[in-house]
Amino acid sequence: MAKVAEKMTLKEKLFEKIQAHRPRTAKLNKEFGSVLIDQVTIAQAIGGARGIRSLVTDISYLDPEEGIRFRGKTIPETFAALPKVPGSEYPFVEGFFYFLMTGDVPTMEQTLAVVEDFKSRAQIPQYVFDVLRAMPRDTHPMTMFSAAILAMQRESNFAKRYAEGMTKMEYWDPMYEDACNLMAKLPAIGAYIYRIKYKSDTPIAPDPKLDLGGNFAHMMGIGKPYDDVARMYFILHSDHESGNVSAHTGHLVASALSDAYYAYSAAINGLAGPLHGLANQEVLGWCQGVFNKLGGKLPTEEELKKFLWDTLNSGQVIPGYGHAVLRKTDPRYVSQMEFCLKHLPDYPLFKLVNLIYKVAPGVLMEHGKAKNPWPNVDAQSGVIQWYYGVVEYDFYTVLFGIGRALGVLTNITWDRALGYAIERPKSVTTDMLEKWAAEGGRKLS
Ligand code: CMX
Repeated sequence: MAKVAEKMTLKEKLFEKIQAHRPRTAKLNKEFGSVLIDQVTIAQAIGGARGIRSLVTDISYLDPEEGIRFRGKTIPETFAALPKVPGSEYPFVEGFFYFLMTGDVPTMEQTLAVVEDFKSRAQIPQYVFDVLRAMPRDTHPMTMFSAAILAMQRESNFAKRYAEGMTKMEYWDPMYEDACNLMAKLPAIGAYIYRIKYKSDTPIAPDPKLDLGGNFAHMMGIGKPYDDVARMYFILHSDHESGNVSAHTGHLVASALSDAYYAYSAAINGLAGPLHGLANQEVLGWCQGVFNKLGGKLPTEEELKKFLWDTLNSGQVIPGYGHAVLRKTDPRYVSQMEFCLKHLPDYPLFKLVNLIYKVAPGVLMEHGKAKNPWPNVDAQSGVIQWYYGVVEYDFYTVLFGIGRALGVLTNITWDRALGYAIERPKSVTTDMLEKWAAEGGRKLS
Protein backbone atom coordinates (compact mmCIF):
# COMPACT_ATOMS: atom_id res chain seq x y z
CA MET A 1 0.00 0.00 0.00
CA ALA A 2 1.29 3.51 -0.82
CA LYS A 3 2.65 5.42 2.15
CA VAL A 4 0.69 8.54 3.21
CA ALA A 5 2.50 11.67 2.01
CA GLU A 6 3.28 13.04 5.51
CA LYS A 7 4.94 9.78 6.55
CA MET A 8 7.26 9.65 3.56
CA THR A 9 10.98 10.20 4.10
CA LEU A 10 12.67 12.96 2.11
CA LYS A 11 14.10 10.32 -0.20
CA GLU A 12 10.70 8.71 -0.83
CA LYS A 13 9.14 12.12 -1.42
CA LEU A 14 11.97 13.04 -3.79
CA PHE A 15 11.45 9.83 -5.78
CA GLU A 16 7.73 10.59 -6.08
CA LYS A 17 8.59 14.06 -7.41
CA ILE A 18 11.19 12.65 -9.81
CA GLN A 19 8.70 10.16 -11.24
CA ALA A 20 6.14 12.92 -11.73
CA HIS A 21 8.71 15.21 -13.38
CA ARG A 22 10.43 12.80 -15.76
CA PRO A 23 7.62 12.71 -18.38
CA ARG A 24 7.69 16.54 -18.59
CA THR A 25 11.39 16.60 -19.49
CA ALA A 26 11.05 13.61 -21.82
CA LYS A 27 8.10 15.21 -23.66
CA LEU A 28 9.89 18.55 -24.07
CA ASN A 29 12.97 16.81 -25.40
CA LYS A 30 11.14 14.45 -27.76
CA GLU A 31 8.23 16.53 -29.07
CA PHE A 32 9.53 20.08 -28.78
CA GLY A 33 13.29 19.58 -28.97
CA SER A 34 13.68 21.88 -32.00
CA VAL A 35 11.76 24.84 -30.53
CA LEU A 36 14.05 27.90 -30.42
CA ILE A 37 14.53 29.60 -27.02
CA ASP A 38 17.50 31.87 -27.72
CA GLN A 39 20.13 32.97 -30.23
CA VAL A 40 23.80 33.79 -29.65
CA THR A 41 25.70 36.95 -30.60
CA ILE A 42 29.43 37.43 -31.07
CA ALA A 43 29.52 39.52 -27.87
CA GLN A 44 27.97 36.65 -25.92
CA ALA A 45 30.43 34.12 -27.38
CA ILE A 46 33.38 36.32 -26.34
CA GLY A 47 31.74 37.64 -23.18
CA GLY A 48 31.31 34.61 -20.99
CA ALA A 49 28.06 33.30 -22.53
CA ARG A 50 26.26 36.10 -20.65
CA GLY A 51 22.48 35.78 -20.76
CA ILE A 52 22.29 32.78 -23.10
CA ARG A 53 19.38 30.56 -22.07
CA SER A 54 20.97 27.13 -22.18
CA LEU A 55 20.63 25.67 -18.68
CA VAL A 56 17.57 24.18 -16.99
CA THR A 57 16.88 24.10 -13.26
CA ASP A 58 13.75 24.20 -11.13
CA ILE A 59 15.56 24.72 -7.83
CA SER A 60 15.79 28.52 -8.07
CA TYR A 61 15.24 31.31 -10.57
CA LEU A 62 16.96 34.71 -10.70
CA ASP A 63 14.90 37.57 -12.05
CA PRO A 64 17.16 40.56 -12.90
CA GLU A 65 14.81 43.05 -11.20
CA GLU A 66 13.34 40.98 -8.39
CA GLY A 67 16.27 38.77 -7.38
CA ILE A 68 16.27 35.16 -6.33
CA ARG A 69 13.30 32.89 -5.74
CA PHE A 70 13.92 29.47 -4.22
CA ARG A 71 11.38 27.00 -5.61
CA GLY A 72 9.10 29.94 -6.47
CA LYS A 73 9.41 31.70 -3.12
CA THR A 74 11.19 35.01 -2.42
CA ILE A 75 13.65 35.14 0.49
CA PRO A 76 11.10 36.56 3.00
CA GLU A 77 8.50 34.01 1.86
CA THR A 78 11.04 31.19 2.25
CA PHE A 79 12.00 32.25 5.77
CA ALA A 80 8.33 32.66 6.74
CA ALA A 81 7.21 29.30 5.34
CA LEU A 82 9.78 26.91 6.80
CA PRO A 83 9.70 25.36 10.29
CA LYS A 84 11.83 27.37 12.71
CA VAL A 85 14.30 26.07 15.23
CA PRO A 86 12.62 26.47 18.65
CA GLY A 87 13.75 29.74 20.26
CA SER A 88 15.30 30.99 17.00
CA GLU A 89 14.37 33.54 14.38
CA TYR A 90 15.48 31.42 11.42
CA PRO A 91 14.43 28.07 9.97
CA PHE A 92 16.21 24.74 10.11
CA VAL A 93 18.73 24.46 7.26
CA GLU A 94 17.68 20.82 7.03
CA GLY A 95 14.06 21.86 6.33
CA PHE A 96 15.32 24.21 3.63
CA PHE A 97 17.24 21.30 2.06
CA TYR A 98 13.98 19.30 2.00
CA PHE A 99 12.27 22.28 0.35
CA LEU A 100 14.98 22.68 -2.31
CA MET A 101 15.00 18.95 -3.07
CA THR A 102 11.23 18.50 -3.37
CA GLY A 103 9.67 21.94 -3.84
CA ASP A 104 7.38 21.17 -0.88
CA VAL A 105 7.53 22.98 2.46
CA PRO A 106 8.18 20.26 5.04
CA THR A 107 6.26 19.88 8.28
CA MET A 108 8.19 20.08 11.55
CA GLU A 109 8.13 16.28 11.73
CA GLN A 110 9.57 15.93 8.22
CA THR A 111 12.19 18.56 9.04
CA LEU A 112 13.26 16.80 12.21
CA ALA A 113 13.57 13.55 10.27
CA VAL A 114 16.16 15.24 8.01
CA VAL A 115 17.92 16.64 11.09
CA GLU A 116 18.24 13.09 12.44
CA ASP A 117 19.22 11.68 9.04
CA PHE A 118 22.02 14.24 8.67
CA LYS A 119 23.30 13.43 12.17
CA SER A 120 23.61 9.78 11.19
CA ARG A 121 25.77 10.86 8.21
CA ALA A 122 27.89 13.53 9.91
CA GLN A 123 30.89 11.48 11.06
CA ILE A 124 34.03 12.63 9.22
CA PRO A 125 36.68 10.03 8.36
CA GLN A 126 39.91 10.55 10.32
CA TYR A 127 41.98 10.75 7.12
CA VAL A 128 40.21 14.01 6.21
CA PHE A 129 41.53 15.62 9.38
CA ASP A 130 44.96 14.13 8.60
CA VAL A 131 44.90 15.65 5.11
CA LEU A 132 44.01 19.07 6.55
CA ARG A 133 46.70 18.79 9.20
CA ALA A 134 49.32 17.90 6.59
CA MET A 135 48.70 21.18 4.76
CA PRO A 136 50.75 24.26 5.64
CA ARG A 137 48.70 26.43 8.00
CA ASP A 138 49.00 29.45 5.73
CA THR A 139 47.16 27.58 2.96
CA HIS A 140 44.01 29.48 1.95
CA PRO A 141 41.00 27.97 3.77
CA MET A 142 39.18 27.49 0.46
CA THR A 143 42.07 25.30 -0.75
CA MET A 144 41.81 23.28 2.47
CA PHE A 145 38.02 23.01 2.12
CA SER A 146 38.24 21.86 -1.49
CA ALA A 147 41.01 19.36 -0.65
CA ALA A 148 38.98 17.90 2.24
CA ILE A 149 35.97 17.36 -0.03
CA LEU A 150 38.08 15.81 -2.76
CA ALA A 151 39.86 13.55 -0.26
CA MET A 152 36.50 11.98 0.60
CA GLN A 153 35.81 10.92 -2.98
CA ARG A 154 36.63 7.32 -2.01
CA GLU A 155 33.39 7.38 0.04
CA SER A 156 31.23 7.96 -3.04
CA ASN A 157 28.21 5.68 -3.38
CA PHE A 158 27.72 6.91 -6.92
CA ALA A 159 31.24 5.91 -8.01
CA LYS A 160 30.87 2.45 -6.40
CA ARG A 161 27.45 1.79 -7.88
CA TYR A 162 28.56 3.03 -11.30
CA ALA A 163 31.54 0.67 -11.27
CA GLU A 164 29.23 -2.23 -10.32
CA GLY A 165 26.77 -1.28 -13.07
CA MET A 166 23.41 0.46 -12.69
CA THR A 167 20.79 1.80 -15.06
CA LYS A 168 20.46 5.52 -15.86
CA MET A 169 17.14 5.55 -14.02
CA GLU A 170 18.98 4.65 -10.82
CA TYR A 171 21.66 7.37 -11.01
CA TRP A 172 19.76 9.81 -8.82
CA ASP A 173 19.69 7.41 -5.85
CA PRO A 174 23.44 7.16 -5.08
CA MET A 175 23.85 10.81 -6.12
CA TYR A 176 21.26 11.72 -3.48
CA GLU A 177 23.08 9.56 -0.91
CA ASP A 178 26.38 11.31 -1.72
CA ALA A 179 24.66 14.71 -1.57
CA CYS A 180 23.27 14.05 1.91
CA ASN A 181 26.50 12.49 3.19
CA LEU A 182 28.50 15.47 1.99
CA MET A 183 26.03 18.13 3.16
CA ALA A 184 25.93 16.60 6.63
CA LYS A 185 29.73 16.80 6.92
CA LEU A 186 30.57 20.19 5.40
CA PRO A 187 29.78 22.40 8.45
CA ALA A 188 32.08 20.34 10.67
CA ILE A 189 34.86 20.41 8.07
CA GLY A 190 34.54 24.20 7.75
CA ALA A 191 34.58 24.72 11.52
CA TYR A 192 37.55 22.34 11.88
CA ILE A 193 39.55 24.36 9.33
CA TYR A 194 38.64 27.54 11.22
CA ARG A 195 39.68 26.21 14.61
CA ILE A 196 42.99 24.63 13.55
CA LYS A 197 43.97 27.57 11.39
CA TYR A 198 42.96 30.57 13.50
CA LYS A 199 42.16 29.35 17.02
CA SER A 200 45.48 27.78 18.10
CA ASP A 201 44.53 24.34 16.85
CA THR A 202 41.56 23.82 19.18
CA PRO A 203 38.84 21.98 17.24
CA ILE A 204 35.49 21.58 19.01
CA ALA A 205 33.59 18.28 18.78
CA PRO A 206 30.00 18.43 17.45
CA ASP A 207 27.07 18.39 19.88
CA PRO A 208 24.69 15.61 18.80
CA LYS A 209 21.72 17.47 20.29
CA LEU A 210 21.99 20.40 17.87
CA ASP A 211 20.70 21.06 14.34
CA LEU A 212 23.09 21.88 11.48
CA GLY A 213 23.14 25.66 12.10
CA GLY A 214 23.34 25.33 15.87
CA ASN A 215 26.09 22.78 15.64
CA PHE A 216 28.10 24.92 13.28
CA ALA A 217 27.99 27.86 15.72
CA HIS A 218 28.95 25.47 18.54
CA MET A 219 31.92 24.04 16.58
CA MET A 220 33.06 27.55 15.66
CA GLY A 221 33.03 28.33 19.39
CA ILE A 222 30.60 31.26 19.07
CA GLY A 223 27.48 31.77 21.22
CA LYS A 224 23.95 32.88 20.28
CA PRO A 225 22.71 34.33 18.01
CA TYR A 226 25.53 33.08 15.77
CA ASP A 227 23.50 29.87 15.29
CA ASP A 228 20.85 32.00 13.56
CA VAL A 229 23.53 33.84 11.60
CA ALA A 230 24.72 30.45 10.33
CA ARG A 231 21.18 29.35 9.38
CA MET A 232 20.47 32.64 7.62
CA TYR A 233 23.84 32.69 5.90
CA PHE A 234 23.69 29.10 4.59
CA ILE A 235 20.14 29.54 3.26
CA LEU A 236 20.84 32.91 1.60
CA HIS A 237 23.96 31.59 -0.15
CA SER A 238 22.47 28.26 -1.21
CA ASP A 239 21.51 28.82 -4.82
CA HIS A 240 21.37 31.54 -7.46
CA GLU A 241 20.06 29.57 -10.45
CA SER A 242 22.47 27.54 -12.58
CA GLY A 243 24.73 29.86 -14.54
CA ASN A 244 26.96 31.30 -11.80
CA VAL A 245 30.47 29.87 -11.67
CA SER A 246 30.07 27.57 -8.64
CA ALA A 247 26.67 26.15 -9.61
CA HIS A 248 27.65 25.81 -13.23
CA THR A 249 30.95 24.12 -12.38
CA GLY A 250 29.17 21.61 -10.17
CA HIS A 251 26.67 20.89 -12.94
CA LEU A 252 29.38 20.65 -15.62
CA VAL A 253 31.66 18.30 -13.71
CA ALA A 254 28.77 16.08 -12.59
CA SER A 255 27.54 15.92 -16.19
CA ALA A 256 30.54 13.70 -16.96
CA LEU A 257 29.09 11.37 -14.29
CA SER A 258 31.79 12.47 -11.90
CA ASP A 259 30.38 12.03 -8.40
CA ALA A 260 29.30 14.70 -5.91
CA TYR A 261 32.75 14.85 -4.26
CA TYR A 262 34.54 15.60 -7.54
CA ALA A 263 31.80 17.99 -8.61
CA TYR A 264 31.56 19.96 -5.38
CA SER A 265 35.30 20.22 -4.86
CA ALA A 266 35.46 21.74 -8.36
CA ALA A 267 32.57 24.09 -7.58
CA ILE A 268 34.44 25.30 -4.50
CA ASN A 269 37.48 26.10 -6.65
CA GLY A 270 35.29 28.34 -8.80
CA LEU A 271 33.71 29.97 -5.76
CA ALA A 272 37.24 30.85 -4.58
CA GLY A 273 37.65 33.42 -7.37
CA PRO A 274 37.57 37.14 -6.44
CA LEU A 275 34.88 37.91 -9.02
CA HIS A 276 32.64 35.27 -7.39
CA GLY A 277 32.56 34.09 -3.75
CA LEU A 278 35.90 35.53 -2.68
CA ALA A 279 34.38 39.00 -3.09
CA ASN A 280 33.07 38.77 0.51
CA GLN A 281 36.66 38.53 1.75
CA GLU A 282 37.68 41.38 -0.56
CA VAL A 283 34.88 43.62 0.76
CA LEU A 284 36.09 43.29 4.35
CA GLY A 285 39.69 43.86 3.28
CA TRP A 286 38.59 47.00 1.43
CA CYS A 287 36.60 48.31 4.43
CA GLN A 288 39.44 47.64 6.84
CA GLY A 289 41.76 49.48 4.44
CA VAL A 290 39.49 52.54 4.69
CA PHE A 291 39.44 52.39 8.50
CA ASN A 292 43.23 51.90 8.64
CA LYS A 293 43.88 54.91 6.43
CA LEU A 294 41.59 57.08 8.58
CA GLY A 295 42.88 55.84 11.93
CA GLY A 296 39.67 53.92 12.67
CA LYS A 297 37.18 56.71 12.05
CA LEU A 298 34.28 56.67 9.58
CA PRO A 299 34.96 58.51 6.33
CA THR A 300 32.86 61.42 5.18
CA GLU A 301 30.94 60.91 1.93
CA GLU A 302 33.61 62.92 0.08
CA GLU A 303 36.45 60.86 1.56
CA LEU A 304 34.63 57.65 0.68
CA LYS A 305 34.07 58.83 -2.89
CA LYS A 306 37.81 59.37 -3.20
CA PHE A 307 38.59 55.86 -1.89
CA LEU A 308 36.15 54.38 -4.41
CA TRP A 309 37.64 56.36 -7.31
CA ASP A 310 41.18 55.42 -6.21
CA THR A 311 40.17 51.76 -6.38
CA LEU A 312 38.61 52.16 -9.83
CA ASN A 313 41.50 54.24 -11.16
CA SER A 314 44.01 51.61 -10.05
CA GLY A 315 42.19 49.14 -12.31
CA GLN A 316 40.44 47.23 -9.52
CA VAL A 317 36.73 46.49 -9.13
CA ILE A 318 34.60 47.69 -6.21
CA PRO A 319 34.10 44.38 -4.43
CA GLY A 320 30.52 43.49 -3.52
CA TYR A 321 29.05 45.66 -6.29
CA GLY A 322 27.75 44.66 -9.70
CA HIS A 323 26.24 41.43 -10.95
CA ALA A 324 26.09 39.43 -14.15
CA VAL A 325 22.30 39.02 -14.00
CA LEU A 326 20.85 41.27 -11.26
CA ARG A 327 19.96 44.86 -12.09
CA LYS A 328 18.94 46.04 -8.64
CA THR A 329 20.05 45.71 -5.01
CA ASP A 330 20.44 42.01 -4.24
CA PRO A 331 17.63 40.85 -1.91
CA ARG A 332 20.26 38.72 -0.16
CA TYR A 333 22.01 42.00 0.67
CA VAL A 334 18.71 43.44 1.93
CA SER A 335 17.99 40.39 4.08
CA GLN A 336 21.37 40.69 5.81
CA MET A 337 20.95 44.45 6.14
CA GLU A 338 17.68 43.83 7.99
CA PHE A 339 19.50 41.47 10.34
CA CYS A 340 22.12 44.18 10.99
CA LEU A 341 19.46 46.85 11.59
CA LYS A 342 17.97 44.60 14.25
CA HIS A 343 21.11 43.26 15.92
CA LEU A 344 23.95 45.72 15.28
CA PRO A 345 22.50 49.05 14.09
CA ASP A 346 25.26 51.21 15.58
CA TYR A 347 28.24 49.04 14.69
CA PRO A 348 30.83 51.22 12.88
CA LEU A 349 31.54 48.64 10.17
CA PHE A 350 27.80 48.41 9.43
CA LYS A 351 27.69 52.20 9.22
CA LEU A 352 30.57 52.15 6.75
CA VAL A 353 28.85 49.49 4.62
CA ASN A 354 25.67 51.60 4.64
CA LEU A 355 27.64 54.66 3.62
CA ILE A 356 29.19 52.69 0.75
CA TYR A 357 25.65 51.72 -0.29
CA LYS A 358 24.79 55.42 -0.37
CA VAL A 359 27.87 56.51 -2.33
CA ALA A 360 29.15 53.63 -4.49
CA PRO A 361 26.20 53.27 -6.91
CA GLY A 362 26.58 56.92 -7.96
CA VAL A 363 30.34 56.51 -8.43
CA LEU A 364 29.86 53.33 -10.47
CA MET A 365 27.22 55.04 -12.62
CA GLU A 366 29.57 57.97 -13.24
CA HIS A 367 32.37 55.49 -14.01
CA GLY A 368 29.98 54.16 -16.63
CA LYS A 369 31.12 50.56 -17.00
CA ALA A 370 29.23 48.31 -14.60
CA LYS A 371 25.79 47.39 -15.92
CA ASN A 372 24.57 47.02 -12.37
CA PRO A 373 25.85 49.61 -9.86
CA TRP A 374 24.02 48.01 -6.90
CA PRO A 375 25.40 45.79 -4.13
CA ASN A 376 25.35 41.99 -4.26
CA VAL A 377 25.27 39.45 -1.42
CA ASP A 378 28.99 39.82 -0.67
CA ALA A 379 28.82 43.53 0.20
CA GLN A 380 27.10 42.91 3.52
CA SER A 381 27.96 39.41 4.68
CA GLY A 382 31.37 40.08 6.22
CA VAL A 383 30.04 42.76 8.57
CA ILE A 384 27.94 40.24 10.45
CA GLN A 385 30.78 37.75 10.69
CA TRP A 386 33.18 40.42 11.94
CA TYR A 387 30.66 41.56 14.57
CA TYR A 388 30.40 38.04 16.01
CA GLY A 389 34.17 37.65 16.16
CA VAL A 390 35.00 35.96 12.86
CA VAL A 391 37.56 38.59 11.88
CA GLU A 392 39.71 36.24 9.81
CA TYR A 393 38.11 37.35 6.60
CA ASP A 394 39.87 34.93 4.28
CA PHE A 395 37.55 32.35 5.93
CA TYR A 396 34.33 34.01 4.70
CA THR A 397 34.18 32.21 1.38
CA VAL A 398 34.20 28.85 3.21
CA LEU A 399 30.93 29.96 4.86
CA PHE A 400 29.58 30.74 1.39
CA GLY A 401 30.80 27.31 0.28
CA ILE A 402 28.92 25.44 3.02
CA GLY A 403 25.71 27.23 2.02
CA ARG A 404 26.23 26.89 -1.73
CA ALA A 405 26.41 23.11 -1.33
CA LEU A 406 22.67 23.04 -0.55
CA GLY A 407 21.89 24.27 -4.05
CA VAL A 408 24.62 22.57 -6.04
CA LEU A 409 24.05 19.15 -4.47
CA THR A 410 20.30 19.42 -5.02
CA ASN A 411 20.86 20.41 -8.63
CA ILE A 412 23.21 17.56 -9.46
CA THR A 413 20.82 15.05 -7.86
CA TRP A 414 18.04 16.34 -10.12
CA ASP A 415 20.43 16.42 -13.10
CA ARG A 416 20.88 12.68 -12.73
CA ALA A 417 17.19 12.11 -12.03
CA LEU A 418 16.21 13.82 -15.29
CA GLY A 419 19.06 12.36 -17.31
CA TYR A 420 20.65 15.66 -18.33
CA ALA A 421 23.39 15.09 -20.88
CA ILE A 422 27.13 15.55 -20.56
CA GLU A 423 27.72 19.25 -21.18
CA ARG A 424 29.56 20.04 -24.38
CA PRO A 425 28.93 23.41 -26.03
CA LYS A 426 30.45 24.03 -29.46
CA SER A 427 33.37 26.40 -29.93
CA VAL A 428 34.29 28.41 -33.03
CA THR A 429 37.46 30.17 -34.14
CA THR A 430 38.23 33.89 -34.42
CA ASP A 431 38.50 33.44 -38.22
CA MET A 432 34.94 32.13 -38.24
CA LEU A 433 33.69 35.05 -36.15
CA GLU A 434 35.37 37.52 -38.54
CA LYS A 435 33.84 35.80 -41.55
CA TRP A 436 30.35 35.79 -40.02
CA ALA A 437 30.79 39.42 -38.93
CA ALA A 438 31.60 40.41 -42.55
CA GLU A 439 28.62 38.42 -43.83
CA GLY A 440 26.23 39.99 -41.30
CA GLY A 441 25.77 36.75 -39.38
CA ARG A 442 26.22 33.01 -39.75
CA LYS A 443 23.88 31.49 -42.29
CA LEU A 444 21.65 29.15 -40.31
CA SER A 445 20.46 26.09 -42.24
N1 CMX B 1 33.61 47.71 -9.97
C1 CMX B 1 34.25 48.17 -11.07
N2 CMX B 1 33.97 47.79 -12.32
C2 CMX B 1 32.96 46.91 -12.47
C3 CMX B 1 32.22 46.43 -11.38
C4 CMX B 1 32.59 46.85 -10.09
N3 CMX B 1 31.99 46.39 -8.99
N4 CMX B 1 31.28 45.58 -11.85
C5 CMX B 1 31.44 45.54 -13.19
N5 CMX B 1 32.45 46.34 -13.56
C6 CMX B 1 33.01 46.51 -14.90
C7 CMX B 1 33.48 45.17 -15.43
O1 CMX B 1 34.77 44.84 -14.92
C8 CMX B 1 33.44 45.38 -16.91
O2 CMX B 1 34.59 46.14 -17.26
P1 CMX B 1 35.31 45.94 -18.69
O3 CMX B 1 34.31 46.38 -19.71
O4 CMX B 1 36.52 46.80 -18.60
O5 CMX B 1 35.62 44.48 -18.81
C9 CMX B 1 32.23 46.29 -17.08
O6 CMX B 1 32.00 46.89 -15.80
C10 CMX B 1 30.97 45.56 -17.49
O7 CMX B 1 30.75 44.50 -16.58
P2 CMX B 1 29.26 43.98 -16.27
O8 CMX B 1 28.68 43.46 -17.53
O9 CMX B 1 28.49 45.01 -15.53
O10 CMX B 1 29.53 42.82 -15.21
P3 CMX B 1 29.94 41.31 -15.53
O11 CMX B 1 28.70 40.54 -15.77
O12 CMX B 1 31.00 41.22 -16.57
O13 CMX B 1 30.60 40.88 -14.13
C11 CMX B 1 30.77 40.81 -11.78
C12 CMX B 1 29.82 40.70 -12.98
C13 CMX B 1 30.00 40.41 -10.52
C14 CMX B 1 31.94 39.82 -11.97
C15 CMX B 1 31.28 42.27 -11.67
O14 CMX B 1 30.18 43.13 -11.42
C16 CMX B 1 32.34 42.46 -10.61
O15 CMX B 1 33.52 42.24 -10.89
N6 CMX B 1 31.95 42.86 -9.34
C17 CMX B 1 32.86 43.00 -8.24
C18 CMX B 1 33.20 41.63 -7.66
C19 CMX B 1 32.01 41.05 -6.93
O16 CMX B 1 31.37 41.68 -6.10
N7 CMX B 1 31.73 39.76 -7.20
C20 CMX B 1 30.69 39.02 -6.46
C21 CMX B 1 29.43 38.75 -7.28
C22 CMX B 1 28.46 37.92 -6.48
C23 CMX B 1 29.01 36.54 -6.28
O17 CMX B 1 29.15 35.80 -7.27
O18 CMX B 1 29.36 36.22 -5.15
